[in-house]
Amino acid sequence: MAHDHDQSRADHGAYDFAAIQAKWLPVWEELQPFRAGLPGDTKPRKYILDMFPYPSGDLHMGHAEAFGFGDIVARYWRHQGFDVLHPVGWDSFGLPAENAAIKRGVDPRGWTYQNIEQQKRSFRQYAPSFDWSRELHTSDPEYYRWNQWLFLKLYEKGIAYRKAGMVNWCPNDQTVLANEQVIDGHCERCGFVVTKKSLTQWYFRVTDYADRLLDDLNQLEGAWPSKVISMQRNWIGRSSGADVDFQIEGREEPVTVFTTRPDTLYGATFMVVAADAELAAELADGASDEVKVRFNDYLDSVRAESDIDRLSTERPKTGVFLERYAINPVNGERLPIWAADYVLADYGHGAIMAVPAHDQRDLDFARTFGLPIRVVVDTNAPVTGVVPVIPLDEHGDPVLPDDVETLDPASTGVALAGDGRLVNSGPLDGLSKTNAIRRVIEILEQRGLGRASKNFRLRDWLISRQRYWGTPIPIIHCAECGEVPVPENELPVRLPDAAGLDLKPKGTSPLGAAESWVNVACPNCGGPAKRDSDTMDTFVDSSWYYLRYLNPNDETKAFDVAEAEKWMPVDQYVGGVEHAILHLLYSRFITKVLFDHGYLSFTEPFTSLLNQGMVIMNGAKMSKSKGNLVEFATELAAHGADALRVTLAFAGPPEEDIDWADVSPVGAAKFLARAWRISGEVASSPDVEWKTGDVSLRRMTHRLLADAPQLVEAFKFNVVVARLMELVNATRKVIDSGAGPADAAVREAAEVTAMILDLFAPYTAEDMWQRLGYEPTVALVPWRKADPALLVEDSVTAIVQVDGKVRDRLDVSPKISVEELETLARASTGVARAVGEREIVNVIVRAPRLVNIATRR
Ligand code: ANZ
Ligand code: ZN
Repeated sequence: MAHDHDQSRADHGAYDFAAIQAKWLPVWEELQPFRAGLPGDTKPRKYILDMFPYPSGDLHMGHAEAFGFGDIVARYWRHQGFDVLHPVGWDSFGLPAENAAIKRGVDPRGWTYQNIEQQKRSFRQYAPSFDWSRELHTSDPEYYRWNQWLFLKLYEKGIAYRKAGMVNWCPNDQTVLANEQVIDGHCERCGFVVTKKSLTQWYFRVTDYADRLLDDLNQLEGAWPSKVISMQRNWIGRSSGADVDFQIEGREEPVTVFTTRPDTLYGATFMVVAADAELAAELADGASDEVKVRFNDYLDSVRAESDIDRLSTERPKTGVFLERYAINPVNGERLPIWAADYVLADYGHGAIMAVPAHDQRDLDFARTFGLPIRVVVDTNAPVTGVVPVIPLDEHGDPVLPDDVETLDPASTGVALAGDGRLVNSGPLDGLSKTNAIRRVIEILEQRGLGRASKNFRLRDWLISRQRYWGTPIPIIHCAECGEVPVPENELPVRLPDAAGLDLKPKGTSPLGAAESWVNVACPNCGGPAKRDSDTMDTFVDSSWYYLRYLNPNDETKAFDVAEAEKWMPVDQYVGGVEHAILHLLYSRFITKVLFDHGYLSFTEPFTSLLNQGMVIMNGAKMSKSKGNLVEFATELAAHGADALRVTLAFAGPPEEDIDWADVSPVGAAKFLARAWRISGEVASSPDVEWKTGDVSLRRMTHRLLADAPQLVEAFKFNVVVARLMELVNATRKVIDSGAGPADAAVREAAEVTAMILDLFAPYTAEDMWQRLGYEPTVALVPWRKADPALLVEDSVTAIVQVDGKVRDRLDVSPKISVEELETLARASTGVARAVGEREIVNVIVRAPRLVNIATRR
């Protein structure tokens, strides 16, 4: 017992995270301190959102990190006196559920909701400050009915439409993919090589919003990671230039080409049509039989190629001359027309004017097939200033200095892509590139042969999928009436039961086989009709879920306009950089659509974005197969939620990867135990006289109160944790010496530690708060104001000399101004005594350390 007694003053028992978790979890569930938007709450608002999880199994370390960081921000704003909306839900439709169901012969619904339950249990332990009353699942009919509503709104406005076309097709998943889901020619989900297939599919007209999606990125500058902004910019990919119309011999209609370099129009020496464009087949049709055969063989080989291959500059150029000619609208030249693979059918107009001297791919092609090459931009000529006189040799050819590139792409094989002055170009001669572009567009517009134009890399969003576990598309196909929208009051169109359906991928939707589901009466004419059997891309579900959180249980509307006015846009969005393009682009698009139709008053959904890094292990991405998988459940059981959260926050800047091999949850737990122990030792009562006690500890406490807000708002969570550690150590020193645990500064430091620790370690903080004599919950304690008097910097000593002798030493701020220091020095009694009646003739001030006063003797 004696041994125990020795320790009792310091310990009051040992820090036991499991006991603390078990103690506070039920209290919080009872108190529900994180309900947002309660009636009568007049506090200012913040909407803190984490990208909602996909229920693929239990939570993993990536979730622990992302949700841990989001929770720091949410808790911080609550302490700052805000009504914080911090919701959670599940992105619970999608392929993995279906694939798991097929593999294990279970129902995708059962699999999904079981995983949600599992993640929910883990979340409760981990204790992010969610408003659980707003929980939603996108696979609930109560949610997806509003997906269908959204679809119908877009359909009404012509933004949702159906068309036939070549689409990306994953032969493994047997479904179409959006362009965004094809990564380097492979399926984003399974890694299979993506092929093309001609199918009739549903699209959202995101290209109508391309300009705004691009331009509005400017307003996110500084608030979103610059990497994400530039990825979005590149994905949208706007290029400006001109459309130029070329007459074709033997064809009524002209062919239009898109070019970013209309200034090079006089350098066009042939035309290239995408081999798989309709135009190529039509032109080949008018050629000889031999060409027809050659063209058809070529087309077969092109169809098997991916876009990546086709655009590669490394591959040898291939093509077929179609024995047809286009007429250059500015000089009447006859240009041979070729079909080739390096021109894409679905970009611009699927045909180009080839300018081999100035475009590398055209040059490679011209050199392969012996086509003419004509320089029209002298890239050696300076664009500004005086054109230099170039000396000529005895043949009258220019003599170029050695370091000037030669203007002969035909022999160098290098196209002249740079700026320069126009040559061989009639009315454009002598102009710089920019001016020539302007001039030639003027000329083309005047003659009705072309016009300024722009093109986007962005394509319309293909949203239909031939899979079961998704939102049914609310359209009925009637032989008489065509596409008929399901009347709004008949929503939701519920998914039929999976039992009895063959979910295996086979190229058509499994829903098509659900006879009693698919066959319906046409809402228009009553005749026999069929439901659309495709389901929506799950990115539709996640493109507006942040609005559904505002009134998740409302059965009368998708979202509440007044609530959106109150809470939106989201103040802080937290999630992985893997969503830098798709999810963010689609959410931005839907927000703009809803803005246009009067539902929203803002055009960007997410004001600020934080992308956390990855949690890796031994330098590599974690995976079961590599054997370096760190399981969330295991870590949680071993170290507890708080130590896990502190470890993640302390590991470094949140944007950077965290190598679990380099961090120490054990060290984090030790820090928490140290902080917790102090709260049990504080010997003063809560009503102790403030503003007393150890000054240097008080200074540290108040400096942290003053600095932490900027640090948290700049996502420097690791610095805040380091400062907390420093404060805990300093508190321990004061307890162990001098005034000891009764010192008022110790209580103050311990209370502030608990309040700020709530951001990182809510269980420990709550327990400390109680040990300090307060009621739960520490999460709602207002941020203490730092005392400005305690924030002044430490002073330095300024030496004051009179005629070379030290006469005084002054304690001054290190930032004191020259004038202030001189005034202080002149007022010093030591100086006054030394100067006496003499006249001061010179004062030299070296702030903050030295003042030298000279007198007339
Ligand atoms: C003549 C020219 C001369 C061109 C020159 C470039 C340089 P971005 O920037 O990607 O928009 N092009 C147009 N449509 C195409 C298609 N369907 N497939 C492949 N290439 C296509 O590129 C636009 C340029 O790419 C256009 O400008 C066109 O070539 C080519 F010195 O026209 B250019
Ligand atoms: Zn009908």
